[in-house]
Amino acid sequence: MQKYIEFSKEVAQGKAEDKPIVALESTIISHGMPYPQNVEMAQNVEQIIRNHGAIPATIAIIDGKIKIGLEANELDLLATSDDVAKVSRRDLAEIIATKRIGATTVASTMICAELADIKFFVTGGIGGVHRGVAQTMDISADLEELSQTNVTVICAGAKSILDLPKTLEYLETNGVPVIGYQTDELPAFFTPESGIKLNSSADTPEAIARICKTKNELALNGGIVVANPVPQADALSKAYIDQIIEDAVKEADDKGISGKDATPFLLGKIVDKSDGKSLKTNIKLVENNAVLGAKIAVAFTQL
Ligand code: PSU
Ligand code: MN
Repeated sequence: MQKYIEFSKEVAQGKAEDKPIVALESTIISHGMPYPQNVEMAQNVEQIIRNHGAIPATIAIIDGKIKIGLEANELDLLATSDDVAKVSRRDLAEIIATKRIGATTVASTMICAELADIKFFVTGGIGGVHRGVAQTMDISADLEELSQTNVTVICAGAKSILDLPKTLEYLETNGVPVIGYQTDELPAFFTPESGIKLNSSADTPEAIARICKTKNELALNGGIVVANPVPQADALSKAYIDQIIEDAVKEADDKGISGKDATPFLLGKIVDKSDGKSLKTNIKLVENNAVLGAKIAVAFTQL
């Protein structure tokens, strides 16, 4: 299995020195944001993680290898190439075997992080149960992965392109803790509030790191979701973004967009319809998550 894994110089050195490492996904780069904001976001987020004492490891599939940490030219490739596969658990073996370029989702980034013994992973939002699930059965593989793979995912909740109450129910059924960071509400990505109460909240990175450690020691398999609200100053108004999301979901329905294309289609439409306002918020919240993720990873090494 290790023959498929290739560490960047920075990550290899970080591992050798037992530094805290934070994984990052690449679908957000290739399918979640337009160029050039995607590559700028990826570089900034890596630097934020370094500035807070951890090593960033952006994960992608290139040339038959799982890359743990990308060199600058590889990051550019992911950001600019229009032939990047969106790789979830289902696609991982195929994209590696056929040596295509693949961007990893939350699900496959968790798989690769666990293979590389990385415990923390920062992203924007997780996938979930889609609205209209009763007709489509569209439930992100991210949720199944969270039920079995031992990685803590720091995110800003999930976009309300999803059915948030059903997403939480699914996580509860699968025994996945969802911890609000300094909040007792599930953040809804573009907005800090959703009106949906969480069962757990924590006020410090140390408190979260202790929960992660205890879960490991109990050998309770599965991930943890840390839900970090977007800062109020960067948030969009709920009424504004809800209308845009409503329109985007309707357009996807009308066009019959389904399967792995649904989420990227909706993300692109939201950026267009908001004249880029949603993109600004999206970038800010990933940066905010990077700060928290690095702090949790550092706190974990000090327990
Ligand atoms: N949500 C976002 N931005 C993203 C994604 C989700 O706000 O970029 C990406 C993540 O990679 C996530 C994936 O894992 O979409 C989920 O896709 P699907 O719904 O097809 O499982
Ligand atoms: Mn789906």
